[in-house]
Amino acid sequence: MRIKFTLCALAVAAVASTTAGLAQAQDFKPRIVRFGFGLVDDSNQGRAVRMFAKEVEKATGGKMKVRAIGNASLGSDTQMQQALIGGAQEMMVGSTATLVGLVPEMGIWDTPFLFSSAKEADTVLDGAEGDKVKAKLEAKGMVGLVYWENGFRNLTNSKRPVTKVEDLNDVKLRVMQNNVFLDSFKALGANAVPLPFSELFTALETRAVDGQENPYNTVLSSKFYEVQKYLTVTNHVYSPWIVTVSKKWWDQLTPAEKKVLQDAAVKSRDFERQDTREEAAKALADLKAKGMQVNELAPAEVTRMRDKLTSVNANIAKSVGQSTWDDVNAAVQKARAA
Ligand code: TK8
Repeated sequence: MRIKFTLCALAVAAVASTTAGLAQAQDFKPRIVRFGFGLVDDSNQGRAVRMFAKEVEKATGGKMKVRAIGNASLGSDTQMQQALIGGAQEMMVGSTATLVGLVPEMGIWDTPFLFSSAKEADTVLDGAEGDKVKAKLEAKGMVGLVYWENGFRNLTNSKRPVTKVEDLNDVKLRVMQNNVFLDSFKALGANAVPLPFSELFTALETRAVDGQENPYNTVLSSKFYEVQKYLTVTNHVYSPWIVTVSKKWWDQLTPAEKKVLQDAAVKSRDFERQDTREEAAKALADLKAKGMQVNELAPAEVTRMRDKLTSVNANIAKSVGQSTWDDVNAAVQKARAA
């Protein structure tokens, strides 16, 4: 009796696993996914892309192979976007800021001091407002999967400690390539120079520019501390990254393949945010140990900086559209109150 039952259970299990195996073989074609990113391999970006790659390979029984290609080896953010649109590259992760030329609404995330905590950012980006902006990519030839954390941005430069807004007056400051960033740093009196991230280290090293702004994690992983002496804690804006897929390629995938990518993207998002936050919590001490001189701003100076930066809000609202501006700001208020 007992033996019979065991055999029967084994048979059921065997059938079930064969069926699952067959379904897999049909659902997943052998595919190579070139997944490009701008930071070095040993960075929060690199770690999360490799985690995503593992998840996808596991879920497809090794059929779909994700190649993690960092260091902007496939091009700058904007070059990779064009490759995705044309179908010459399958996936990338990069700053939402570099997508503003294609989807003006993406500029909303660059609003200075929009989010005051990571929790607010997660709630709004993963919620309806984040989805609405992300969905605009499809008409431009890309599919947005998830937002990752780049993080709160801080200022570094090689000229002097910035303790007040006026200290920025003759500082040539690299900014990301969109008008929100240009306007913001012009409003602060800096000489703002738009440049792709892939050219930034050399520009800092050769003093073509004096400074830049990025989260602590990036200052560390990109070794900006080698060419930047001063770091000012400004947290002037929270930057998201966004994981995107070529729509031309996406449209060829089976529903099962799309689901694997979407599920792995969500897992990689949760992993990436935690990894980034843990690294950021230690990074400032690491940067000091590397010889950077770090200063905070006096509360009165923070207020002055905020006041100057709010002058760009009207322009942001105009370029992203009043309804996007209103809806996102309302979502932030709601997240803040929660
Ligand atoms: C990396 C960039 C970077 C961003 C920038 O490709 O450009 O300063 O913060 O993370 O997307």
